[in-house]
Amino acid sequence: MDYPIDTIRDDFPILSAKTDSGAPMVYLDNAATSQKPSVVVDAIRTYYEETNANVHRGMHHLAEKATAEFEGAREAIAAFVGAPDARSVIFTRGTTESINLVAQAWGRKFLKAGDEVVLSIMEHHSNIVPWQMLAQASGVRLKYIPMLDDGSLDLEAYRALLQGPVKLVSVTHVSNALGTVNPIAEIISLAHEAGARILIDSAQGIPHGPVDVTALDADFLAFSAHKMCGPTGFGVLYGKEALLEVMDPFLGGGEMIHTVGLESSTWADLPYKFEAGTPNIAGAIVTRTAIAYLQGIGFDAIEKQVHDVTDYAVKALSRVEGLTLHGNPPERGGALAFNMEGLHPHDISQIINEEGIAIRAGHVCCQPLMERLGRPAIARASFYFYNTVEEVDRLVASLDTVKKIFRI
Ligand code: C6P
Repeated sequence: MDYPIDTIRDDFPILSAKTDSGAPMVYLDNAATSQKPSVVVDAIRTYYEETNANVHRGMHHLAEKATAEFEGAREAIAAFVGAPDARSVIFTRGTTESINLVAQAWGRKFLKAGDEVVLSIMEHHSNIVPWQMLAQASGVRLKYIPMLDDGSLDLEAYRALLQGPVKLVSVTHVSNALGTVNPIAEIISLAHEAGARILIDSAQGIPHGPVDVTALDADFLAFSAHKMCGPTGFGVLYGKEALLEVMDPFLGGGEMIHTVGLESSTWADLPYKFEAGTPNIAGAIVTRTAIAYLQGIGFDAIEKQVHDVTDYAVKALSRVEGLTLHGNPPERGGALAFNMEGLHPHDISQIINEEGIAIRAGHVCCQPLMERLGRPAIARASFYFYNTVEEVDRLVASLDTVKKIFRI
């Protein structure tokens, strides 16, 4: 069966929007956040119209309904990532909070001065700054896996780094800037052979294909719902139950306690020990809807469409004179980074916006990677399963306009 691109695009009314200049919009900023299908938007409305109540607290009809849907979402998300038990699925505000949770609740307790945490040069700031904060407080040392010129991680250098006193490796599954898909199965098993724990930042991975944390033997895995058709402000930390059990809480407050006295408290069981305060109830429930929507299309079909459109874009952009496409990794997800000689990426983004094309320009929260590329900023086009090769043609045509305006 042909890929039903028209039906899929109809699921996203925003894709037919026009920009302020009246141009039909081409949304190529999916690595920042994906668009939401009507079924997800409707689920938000339905939740607030038919279910809204706080969870785990009340004994009335709505409280029980909200709690059942909320915990049902946890079960569904656990099954989606291959977690052996829903207790190991912690709800957070997103990838950033998930990583901070591990850095504070695991790192502060189990790492000491002189221990090493290995990151990579292509990490998003969310997977650098929390470790720097930990390092400053505890004397832990940070080491970075370098990158080869093709945009892939230098695995030989990684093996060498693992000879040190490494206690944790924390790396991205897919680069949000270059689109590099890292060989996480190999990265995980090398970390384990060296006796280190591993965290995978799958913010850009899981939206494009499911991940099985059990098969991968990941210790921790973080992702955000908003990059996979779900709502903003909701995300997940998966952690092996044995690790989560011995960690101290991250935030203190309601719901995460078992008993509270005037001087001290005891902690609730998993996963609630890490979920202080009223959670994003709608976020969890609607993320389940988003996952079901993606599964309805099929991740094989999603991956193929993103791959085909990205491949087409790589070829088309390579033909644009004066354009440098960064990296050519063996496996690439749906993001491409480029520069045009003599132009700041912000100028590119602003001018093509006049023609309706939405991309991101800047350091894309990866300043160490920008340093490695020798550029202060990049232009980034990022694709999802509702993008088309015709949209890539419009991107390329709009770059011609940029060249004409700047006479290059
Ligand atoms: N990257 C981008 O435009 P949050 O903001 O917590 O949902 O996700 C943070 C994050 C962590 N890791 C990676 C690999 C990411 O790509 C992101 C978010 C967006 O590239 C917004 S900066």
